[in-house]
Amino acid sequence: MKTKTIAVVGLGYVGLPLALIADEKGYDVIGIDTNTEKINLLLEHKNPFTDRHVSQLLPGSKATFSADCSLVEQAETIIVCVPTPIDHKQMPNLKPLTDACKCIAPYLKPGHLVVIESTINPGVCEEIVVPTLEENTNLKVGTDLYLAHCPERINPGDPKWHVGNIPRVVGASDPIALEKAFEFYTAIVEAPIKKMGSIKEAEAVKVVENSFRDINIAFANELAMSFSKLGIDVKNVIDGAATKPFAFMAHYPSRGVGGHCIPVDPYYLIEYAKKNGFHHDFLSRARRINSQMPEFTIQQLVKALNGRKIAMNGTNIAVLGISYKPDIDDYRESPSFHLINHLKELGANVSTYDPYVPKHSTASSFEDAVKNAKAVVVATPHKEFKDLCAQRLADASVEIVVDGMNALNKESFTSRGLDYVGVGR
Ligand code: SAJ
Repeated sequence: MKTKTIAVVGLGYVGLPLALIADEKGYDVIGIDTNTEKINLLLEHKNPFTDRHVSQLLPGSKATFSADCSLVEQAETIIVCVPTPIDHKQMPNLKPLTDACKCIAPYLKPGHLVVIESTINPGVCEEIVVPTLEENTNLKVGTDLYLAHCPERINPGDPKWHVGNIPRVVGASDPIALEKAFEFYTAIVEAPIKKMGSIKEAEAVKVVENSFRDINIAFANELAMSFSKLGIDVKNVIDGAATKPFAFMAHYPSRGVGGHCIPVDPYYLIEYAKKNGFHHDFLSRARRINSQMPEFTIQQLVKALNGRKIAMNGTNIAVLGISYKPDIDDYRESPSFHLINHLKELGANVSTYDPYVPKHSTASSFEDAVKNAKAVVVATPHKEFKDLCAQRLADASVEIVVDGMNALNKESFTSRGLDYVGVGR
């Protein structure tokens, strides 16, 4: 029997689009989140963040929203979409996931399908989720309860790919759970759903795809550091290599790797493999390269300041862009914070401005941020900054611009007498 009621636990960048697409496909949807402020916004059909797809679906949604976990007992399928961050020592933090499992456990009944969408390393479902559910219910996974893992693939801010059209993989604890999960995702996603051979394989797919991205970015970052010594423009070289129609996938250097996926997921695999006797030297090295890019970027700025006999200490520096990537309001693990902290450690007076992140902006506008600044670091090139007119900086007596994602027009600055500092160009 096709499940008609689903509950989505965790209404962030992953859970809310999922709840709304299921609602659109005809399911009765109960959205659950512990953040009552978010629930109140959703009850008024207000979008708690800038996701365009959510803004399209929310007004017509019939989903109900609540902070009450007990409502899961009204659903046949419960999907858990809570964060799986790392702590300050880059160790996986599964507390949000285990807390969510404990929250729903008292209300689980025989026949319930629980799907974990959160990004987790192989082994988490069988070694953490199963015991947590079984210890907090008198139910057994695989006989009373069905468990599946369908790793999320949301790409925040992507104008093309969204929860309704991104292919997915699914793995489960047993054939019945696999079939149930496969049926659900096939009903709501207009793209292929691939059944994996085990729940571990499904867990591995996500950490592998994001580690793939991290190591490729690290390759671009190492090239940037090398080519900055060789006087070669790394962006032009990567663009050149990208003309090869096969066996090359362009990734680009930048001021660092942020977000809740790419700089986080590799650590889940690294730590789990370490516990099982294998050291991921390559993944670890890629993480080290990417983690040093904020410092490398600031080193290039110091060189440019020295070239103008300007001391960093006491100099006004503006940092534009706090989000971890352009045109979104998510600033988790953003390299901008590392840039800002490093500049302050070197004695600079730092002003910050991001129209998407007023909470971490010291200035109220672009002009307010750059006035009296000797240098401007465009850490995250929101469209507002990409259209940045070099003349506005020249008029504001700015002498150096740092292009944290190699997104600006170099000549438009150099032709006005400003020093342009790219990342490897
Ligand atoms: N970055 C680089 N160089 C690149 C690409 C990204 O330095 O060539 C930096 C960005 O500035 C950002 C960080 O890496 O700080 C992450 O960027 P991202 O484009 O990977 O954005 P995310 O974190 O939103 O990644 C998501 C991921 N999606 C899921 O995990 C479901 C990732 O798997 C996707 O590959 C990625 O979107 C995407 O392709 O855009």
